Amino acid sequence: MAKTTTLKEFESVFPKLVEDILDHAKSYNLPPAFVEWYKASLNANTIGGKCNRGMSVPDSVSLILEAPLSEEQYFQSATLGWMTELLQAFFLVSDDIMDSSITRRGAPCWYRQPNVGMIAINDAFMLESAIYTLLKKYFRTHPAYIDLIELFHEVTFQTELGQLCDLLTAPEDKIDLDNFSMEKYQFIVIYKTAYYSFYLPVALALYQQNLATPKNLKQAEQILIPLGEYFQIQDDYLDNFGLPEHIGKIGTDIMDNKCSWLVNQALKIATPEQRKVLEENYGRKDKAKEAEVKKLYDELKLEQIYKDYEESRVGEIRKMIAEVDESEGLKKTVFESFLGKIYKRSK
Ligand code: DMA
Ligand code: MG
Ligand code: MG
Ligand code: MG
Repeated sequence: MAKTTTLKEFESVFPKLVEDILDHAKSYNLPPAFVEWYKASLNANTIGGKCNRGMSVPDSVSLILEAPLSEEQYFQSATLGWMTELLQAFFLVSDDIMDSSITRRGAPCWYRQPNVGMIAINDAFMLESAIYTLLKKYFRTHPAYIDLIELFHEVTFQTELGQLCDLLTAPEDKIDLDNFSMEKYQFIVIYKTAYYSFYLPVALALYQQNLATPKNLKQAEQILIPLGEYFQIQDDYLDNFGLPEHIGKIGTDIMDNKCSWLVNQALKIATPEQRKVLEENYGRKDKAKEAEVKKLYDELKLEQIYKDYEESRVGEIRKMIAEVDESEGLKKTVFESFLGKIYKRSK
């Protein structure tokens, strides 16, 4: 029988990994004050989230093996899990700068903390580098070492493509609602979110167990990409309808002129008058204009439209999971576990 990890158990692995990362920095005789800076950045930006992505690596391994993990298996898979959290930390520190966000995980964003500012850009790079420090230390002799490195590189690039489209579809100085479409939306969310958040942890689990084949990686991708798309639609919904106390961040999508799921839905059903409201108020750095858009979203009953969408999409995803081919080591339970963690989430 598989056994799923707890946040406490998963977090207990991290201090050792921080020591490893800092030892590597110290090997270049980095002055102690700067080692402390790196340590503070690692702890502030990697700890404090839900760790859904990270925990899903040991969980997927256990579900694939249909057995609890030995101490060694747990450490190895949790270490790969923490690498996905480091990748996430690297993306979030940069994303918050690019999105002019205010808070993250209930605290000011890293770039807004005292004495940090634009040093956060270099801190983001160093969070990314930590992935490869750990990979080398723990997986140098693993048969899939090169596959693991290539996977991290490819998924990083895919996420950067998504972020590029997200940003280019949301120019600050040129508000043009004709620029948005569900086709662009789908591209943005698949690349900026689905690959690193959903495909990566399962691919890591398969590689760690030396079970990855072109067929089961494809099969995993076919379900995890729709799951990741649904997850980002939830993120867009929560940006407006979620409570900052729950989601740990203050929504910025309206003021940032984002090609969000909500604005695309609004454009589909708006009357010419309502579209005019959007044209005059969307994407402006102005609280009163943002409030006008929020009022329109309520008028258009987007909350209900989202809830109906969620039910029908989850039904479709359940069907896809039922059809999963388990012949090469993948298990339906891996995908059910992901779905269970995010269905109707409020944070
Ligand atoms: C998230 O997009 C994508 C990445 C790669 C961080 P987002 O800006 O909607 O995320 P958040 O709502 O967490 O700022
Ligand atoms: Mg953001
Ligand atoms: Mg963003
Ligand atoms: Mg968001």
